[in-house]
Amino acid sequence: MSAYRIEEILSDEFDGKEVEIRGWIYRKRRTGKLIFVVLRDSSDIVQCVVEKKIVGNEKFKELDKVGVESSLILKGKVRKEERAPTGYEIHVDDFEIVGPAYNFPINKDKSDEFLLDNRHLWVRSREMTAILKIRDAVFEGFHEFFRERGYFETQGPMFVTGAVEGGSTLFEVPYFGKKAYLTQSSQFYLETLIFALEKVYTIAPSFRAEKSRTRRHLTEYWHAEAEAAWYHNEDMMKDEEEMVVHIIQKVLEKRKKELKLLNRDIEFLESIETPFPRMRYEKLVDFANEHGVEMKYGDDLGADEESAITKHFDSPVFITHYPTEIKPFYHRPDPENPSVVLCHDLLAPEGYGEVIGGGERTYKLEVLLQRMEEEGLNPEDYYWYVDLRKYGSVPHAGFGLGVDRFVWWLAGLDHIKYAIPYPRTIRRLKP
Ligand code: NSS
Repeated sequence: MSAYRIEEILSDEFDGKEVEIRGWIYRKRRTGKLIFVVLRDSSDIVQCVVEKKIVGNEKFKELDKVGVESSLILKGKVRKEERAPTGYEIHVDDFEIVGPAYNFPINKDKSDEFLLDNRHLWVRSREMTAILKIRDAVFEGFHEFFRERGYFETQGPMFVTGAVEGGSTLFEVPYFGKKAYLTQSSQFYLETLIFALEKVYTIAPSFRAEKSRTRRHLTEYWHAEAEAAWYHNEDMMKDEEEMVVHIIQKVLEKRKKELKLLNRDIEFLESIETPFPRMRYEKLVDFANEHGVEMKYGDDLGADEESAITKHFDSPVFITHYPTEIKPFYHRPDPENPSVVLCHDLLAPEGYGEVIGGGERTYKLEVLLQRMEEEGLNPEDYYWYVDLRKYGSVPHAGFGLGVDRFVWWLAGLDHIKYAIPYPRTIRRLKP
């Protein structure tokens, strides 16, 4: 008999049917000659009733001894049972203990640190499983969206020789007697590839030696980035907002059960639609001050400010036209007012804040060289990036979305460390 997934058998169609299932003991309780096992697999949980007189003394004792997280294969008959946790129950005829477990270290009252140290075991929890499934749907949504829009998937290197987002968050690694860094963003390589493929995307790790201990910073995170030739700032924002809504729809379609388990406000996610409001940076400064967040023109937003501001948003909002001096050299200054750049950040509502950074790139050689000089950068270090402006340059734009941040917001989590299977932060490198 081939095994069913638990989710499949939780239906009236299976009432009275003999099935085989495989999984791990989620809960177990004995009352006299009965053992109630709640078994979980990747799909769901189901209560299984094991009777001494059916399975025999020996096996009954064996099952009584093992603990939660033991793995089992069992056969039995499905019965509708409204009092059971998922509405059905299995009356077990026979079972096999495949891998016994004793004293599983995780129980209800463990500290956050303990759970992080035991992440390799904690990933089995229902909450983490729900988050991992939501994350999977997010990745699926990305790939689907980009491919439908004619973007080619591609890859840049992770070992690089220079910064994209400023030198202060670069991780240095020894590289056969030379210095290399872990990439902060694949953007510059994507820019080279648009000259072959026009529209490209990648989903890859990015690294930031962030000293900050906020709820939204990882040192290694997953970065979904896209770049398109002939695009201007507004063209890119249109693709992005449609992408965000597409992914939300995907998650709502496939993972409502998991969102409910996490107590996510589903109606709020359902209410999100395009177009997203656009607000210029200078208006954001006013908005912040009107809402009790002190900020002056030229300030960059920190995690706390963004959180306080976005509590007042009821949709993701694009902030555009940041002051040139607070953005990296590659942003295109607005030809009508070069003191601001043609860029955008997308801030998620509900106190979450920035999930996307993007914009139009400087494509004229003179302007790029001037911006590099202003920032004290040596064009020779970026010779290949500068070359793009010498050989058939075109207007182009792109963006980067922090996938973990996006999952953090979508799933309504407290901290970004819950959004990724194995978080890496300033203090955490294990497991
Ligand atoms: O620094 S960004 O704002 N922009 C870039 O890296 C551009 N080079 C992307 C591009 O245009 N191709 O980072 C983009 C996003 C940002 O909005 C966050 O969502 C996420 O990457 N991000 C992070 N997530 C988690 N942890 C950290 N430390 C982090 N830093 C950025």
